[in-house]
Amino acid sequence: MDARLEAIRDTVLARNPGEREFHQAVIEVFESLGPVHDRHPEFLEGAVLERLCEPERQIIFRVPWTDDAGSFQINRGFRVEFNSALGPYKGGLRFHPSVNLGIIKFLGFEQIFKNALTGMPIGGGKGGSDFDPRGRSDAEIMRFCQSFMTELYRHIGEYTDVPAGDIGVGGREIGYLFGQYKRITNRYESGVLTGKGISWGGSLVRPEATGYGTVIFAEEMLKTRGQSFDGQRVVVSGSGNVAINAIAKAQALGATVVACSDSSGYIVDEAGIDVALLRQIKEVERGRLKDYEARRSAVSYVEGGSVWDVDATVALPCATQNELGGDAAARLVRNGLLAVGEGANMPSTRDAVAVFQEAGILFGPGKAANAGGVTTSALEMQQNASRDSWSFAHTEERLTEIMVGIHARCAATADEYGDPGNYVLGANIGGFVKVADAMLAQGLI
Ligand code: NDP
Ligand code: 2IT
Repeated sequence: MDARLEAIRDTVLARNPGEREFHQAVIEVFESLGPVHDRHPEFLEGAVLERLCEPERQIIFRVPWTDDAGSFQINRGFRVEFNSALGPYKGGLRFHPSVNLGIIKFLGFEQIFKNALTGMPIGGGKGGSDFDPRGRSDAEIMRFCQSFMTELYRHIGEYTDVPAGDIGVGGREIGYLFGQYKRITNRYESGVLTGKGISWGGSLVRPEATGYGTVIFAEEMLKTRGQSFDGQRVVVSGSGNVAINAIAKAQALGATVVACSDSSGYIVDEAGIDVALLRQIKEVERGRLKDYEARRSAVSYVEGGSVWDVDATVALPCATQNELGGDAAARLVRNGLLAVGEGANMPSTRDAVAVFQEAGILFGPGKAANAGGVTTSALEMQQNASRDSWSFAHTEERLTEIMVGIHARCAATADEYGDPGNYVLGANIGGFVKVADAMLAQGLI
């Protein structure tokens, strides 16, 4: 890494002790940025990196609520408003027991570059809570969301900060959050949240968008080698929003998705995953993946273990950060892997990324490959602003166009900086330059 960047990196790491995932995300971006600073000394003079690594605002708050037994529960809420150079802060809310400030900061930091790559007018932010929704009733989820919004509402707004979903936050939670925002503010401000229901300001395709977008990005990568999804053997991790829609799209393009997982285990279904059954179990019944085995023949469920033990030509990690390590990456590569599209945020460890890149595997990093979700959130904001609602076909066409464009921009940037096919470099530099230019233009803020 460039010595000037190393010094800035060391200061960032020292100023944010213990924030492991944030450090990882910062290091990965800095490793790409040496050549940009050679060409653009004004970025160093303008202290762009120092500013970029310091969130504009960080909010941490108490979330008190009552469970169904009447006991008092206390969780911690976060919203990190990272960068507004390109538009209002935009990014999801994650409800998962593992959430802490370092995780929200890594997600918010990644979001800045991702959102820049979409070409839409959105800045970067992220939030969430260490609340665990697993096993909670609808009424408990509602009370939690209402309490969370009772603090969050004062910090967000259609021109300020626009949250959406992430792990543990889907349509149900966005509904409860929106209801409470409306009640407190006495404003029907559609553009304050995205991922809303279709009848009250949501956008068609938003639920499918991240998974679909990841597959569209991976298809573009495969095309550069004269290949496509048709006939590929695909393994997907996770079985939530992103995973299910990635499976659906990959199969629509002719692939066979043979395995997917949750945090308890994975299923192998050599005939190709039955998406309707998977949706029924995960989205309607809110059940566990284990339930799939009994309802379809010739399926094996493996409790514990790693879904990356299943061979694939295309791997789509769609669960969570650091879920695919160096050993798993090496095993996949030995067994015929062609491409990786990250549906999740930072699912591959740094070791795994190095293995993929050294082996010449097509590797689409999350900040580019999973940008379809936030892209469609921005399309939802656009529809809200014009009080319009678009058809599924039109919205999907826009999403496809933008994902193809992100792929092309990452590829062209990698070429421009002398490392063709390096989508990590392309995504980091492509996103960074856009944000850096806007920051310089807006003065020292
Ligand atoms: P969901 O909550 O719908 O699904 C998450 C899935 O990942 C579940 O199958 C869950 O299993 C599994 N999972 C979550 N945490 C862990 C963990 N610590 N270890 C193992 N498995 C885990 O979330 P999404 O599908 O929305 O999000 C998945 C990933 O995609 C995240 O990285 C998110 O940041 C990213 N993403 C999401 C976008 C969106 O629009 N929703 C947009 C862009 C990226 P279990 O049920 O057992 O917990
Ligand atoms: O990581 C992500 O890009 C998301 N969770 C979606 C953010 C959004 O605002 O739609």
